[in-house]
Amino acid sequence: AYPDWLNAGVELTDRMVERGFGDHVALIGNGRSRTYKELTDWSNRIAHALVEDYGVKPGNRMLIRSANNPAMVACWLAATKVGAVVVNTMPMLRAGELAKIVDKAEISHALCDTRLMEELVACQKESRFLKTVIGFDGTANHDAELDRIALKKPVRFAAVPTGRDDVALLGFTSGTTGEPKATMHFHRDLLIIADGYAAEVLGVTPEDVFVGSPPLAFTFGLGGLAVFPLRFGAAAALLEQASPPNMIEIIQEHKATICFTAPTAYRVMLKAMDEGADLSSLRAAVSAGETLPAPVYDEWMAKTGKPMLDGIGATEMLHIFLTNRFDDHRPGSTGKPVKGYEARIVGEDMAELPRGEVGRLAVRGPTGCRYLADDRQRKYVRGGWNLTGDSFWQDAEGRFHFAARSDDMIISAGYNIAGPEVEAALLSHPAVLECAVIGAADADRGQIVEAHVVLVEGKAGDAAMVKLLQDHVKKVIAPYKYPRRVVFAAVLPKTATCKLQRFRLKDASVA
Ligand code: 3SK
Repeated sequence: AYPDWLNAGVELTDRMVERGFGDHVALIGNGRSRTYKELTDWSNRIAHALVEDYGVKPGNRMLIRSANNPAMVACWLAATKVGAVVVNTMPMLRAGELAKIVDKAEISHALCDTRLMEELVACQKESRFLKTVIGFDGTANHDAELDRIALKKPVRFAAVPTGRDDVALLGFTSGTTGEPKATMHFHRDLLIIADGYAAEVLGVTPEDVFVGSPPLAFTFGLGGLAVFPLRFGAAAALLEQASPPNMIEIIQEHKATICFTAPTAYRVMLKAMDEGADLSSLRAAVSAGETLPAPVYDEWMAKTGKPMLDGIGATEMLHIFLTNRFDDHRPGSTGKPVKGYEARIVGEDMAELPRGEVGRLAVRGPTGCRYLADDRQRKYVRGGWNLTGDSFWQDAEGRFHFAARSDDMIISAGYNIAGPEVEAALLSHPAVLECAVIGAADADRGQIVEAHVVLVEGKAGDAAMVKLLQDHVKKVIAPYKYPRRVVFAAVLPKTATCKLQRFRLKDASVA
C-alpha cells in the first residue's frame, strides 16, 4: 500500500531526514562519507540546477553515465526528484552502444562524469535525440559545471509530485541478439524491492553497511547498493573499481555487513581468507547474476558458519524474486519466491509441470516486465507470467533449482553478454570473414566468451591475430565482452540452409 503520489527520490532522502536519520552516514566513496542530510541537500541542489539551468521537464528521459560513486547516486536521486525517467549506464559502454540506448529511449538529457565524456560526446554528434550533455565531477572535488551551478542553489527542493505508477527508471538489458530492450519501472517498484526482498530476506537495519561489485547501472547494483541501504537508514560503500581485493579492504575498513556480488568474486574472497583476509563483519553474502556452484556455498558455510544467499533476479523484474534465506537454504538451490512474488515451472504451453520436471521458470509479481515499445513483450509475458529465459525444476519442498539457460545469453563472471553483439564487433574487423561466438564453461568465471573465427584469405591465425581481434572488440564494445578465447577455423558448422549451428560448437567445447 503506497500513497497515490510518491517520489522515490524523496522517499530515499528527504523522508529519511524527516525520520531522524539526518546525521547517519548514507554513502561512503572516493575517500569520504556523506550523511543523509548531506545527500539530501546535494541531490536537491542538483535538482534545482536541472530544472532552472538545463530546462529538464517531468517525463524527460535522462541518461546517467558513471562508475559507482556517491555523485552518481546524487545525480540519480536529483533526476528522480525532478520527475525525469532515468537510464543508468555503465562507464565501459562505447559510443555505438550508447547510441542504441539513446535512440531506443529517446533520451534528451545526459548527466556524465567528466572523466567519461569522450564516448558520450561521440554518440551525441550522431544523435537526433540527445540535446544536452551535462558534466558532473565523479570525484570528491565538485569541480565540474553542474557542481559549480548546484553549489549556489537552495538545499530545499519541491520535488515533482509523481504518481506511484509513473515511470522512474528504464532498466536496459541487451537481450540475446544484442538489440537492447528497456524495461520500465515505476516509483513504487523501487520501494517494493526494498520493502520486499531487502526487508523480508535481509532484515536490513540502520546499522548495516553495504558493499558490492554490481554497477549501479544494473538494477542488481542499484537495488543492492543504493535503494536498499537508503530505504532503511543504512550506509553503502561505493567502489569505482570493485575488484575482490578492493571489496575486502572496504569490508575491513568500514566493517561492512552485507555484500552483493557474484560467485566469481566470492571465490577470490574465499582464497584471500586463507591468507588472512578478515570478512567476519559480514552478516549476509548475497550471490546473484550467475548460478552459485555448490562448492562455493559449502566453503563459505565452512569458513563463516553462515549461508551464502543465492538468488535470481532479472532486469525485467527489477530485482531478486527467488532466493535462499538465512533459515532456509540449500547448496545448489535458488530457494523460494520473495514475498509478493509467485513462481512456477511451465512447459511450452504454459501449463504447470509436475515437481521434479525441468521446464521454463515463470514468475509474477508487482514489479513484472513492461518493455518500452517492444514486441518482445508478448514473448516475455504470457498470461501474466514472466518467462525468464531460464530452465529450472522444483523439488518436493517447493525450492527452485537452476537447470540451464533457455537462450544463447553468455553469463561470464556475473555479466550478461549477447553472443551476436560480440560477433558483430568481430565482423567489423577486416581480417574476419565469418565468426560464431559461444559461452564456454570456465572454472573461475562460470562461462567465458569463446569466438570461432574464419579469417579472410592470406591472414594468419596466430597469437598476434588473437590479440589484435581481442583489442579490436574492446574498442568497439564494452571491454568486458571481449572473447577470452579465440579459435581459428577453416569453416563453421552450418545447416543445409546455411544457418550457423552454434550448438555444435558448444558441444565440441564441452567435450
Ligand atoms: O540475477 C540477476 O542477474 C539479476 C538481474 C537484475 C536484478 C537483480 C538480479 C539479481
